[in-house]
Amino acid sequence: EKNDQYEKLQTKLQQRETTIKSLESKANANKEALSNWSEDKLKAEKETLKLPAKITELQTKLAEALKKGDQLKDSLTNERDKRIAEIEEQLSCKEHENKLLKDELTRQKDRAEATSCLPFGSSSDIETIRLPGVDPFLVPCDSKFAGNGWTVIQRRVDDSVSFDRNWEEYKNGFGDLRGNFWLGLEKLHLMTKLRPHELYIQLEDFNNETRYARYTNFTIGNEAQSYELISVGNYTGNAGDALDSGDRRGAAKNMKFSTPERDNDKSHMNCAAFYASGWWFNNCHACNLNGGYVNTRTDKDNPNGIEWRTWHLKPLKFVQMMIRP
Ligand SMILES: [Ca+2]
Repeated sequence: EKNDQYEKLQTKLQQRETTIKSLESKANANKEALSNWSEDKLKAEKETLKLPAKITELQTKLAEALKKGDQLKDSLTNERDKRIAEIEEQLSCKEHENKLLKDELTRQKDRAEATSCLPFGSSSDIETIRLPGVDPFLVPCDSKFAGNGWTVIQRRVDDSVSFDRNWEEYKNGFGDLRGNFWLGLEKLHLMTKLRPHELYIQLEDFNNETRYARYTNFTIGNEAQSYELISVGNYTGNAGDALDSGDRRGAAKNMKFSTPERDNDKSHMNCAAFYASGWWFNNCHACNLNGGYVNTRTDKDNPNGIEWRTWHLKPLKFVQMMIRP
């Protein structure tokens, strides 16, 4: 019986040992698992600890990227604005060029269709003008005495051209457009019938004194009307109104043109023949710009010379008649 008891105890002991071993084994397993878990956790915690730094780093990088983006945007905007400004400037240059070209074309066209010196601006040269019914013809322009655009119709500078001429010559014109000349009554008629013209007369005597007379509404009739001085309007100037003066006997206004072989004056004599001239003679004249040229300096009155009697009766050294629409 004692053996039996011993065996039972032995068996229990063995059982306990087995249990203990099993428990030990479990404990070891748990310990290992616990150890593994701690390492992971620690690792995770370590990573967690690193996160804020990474976030800061990322934020910094993001901020830098954004800044660069802004800078890029700014620089692109600046570049674009600059480019736009450049293009706008180029455009404005082009527009200016276009305007200049257009103006030049208009000027050329006006000149090509000129009916007086007006479209030639400040020209004091000889230009071509065109009027209905006649071939284009040359006229001297003047911008020296009374502003731009005057067409010179008569000039006296010396005795190299005689003004003792017949009807056909006064009708068609004669002389040298750069010196002494008469443009011609037919042209005067065609020009002044197209549009109202001003008349400007520049005078200089042998004392180098100058005067001028200016009239509105200068109109010459046609040949059937004997190229009558149909009208001169208001007078301004400092030479006196010799074309339409108070002395009705000498006024050229409303007179027909006379030449030595065509006496259309109101005198019992032939004024044009007597004064060797062609003019709108009355009985006979208060002025005669086509009279004989007195080629010496003189203070003596001379009824046969180039005269403007509302100034004085002395011969004139220089005369220029010009008209402008
Ligand atoms: Ca007569």
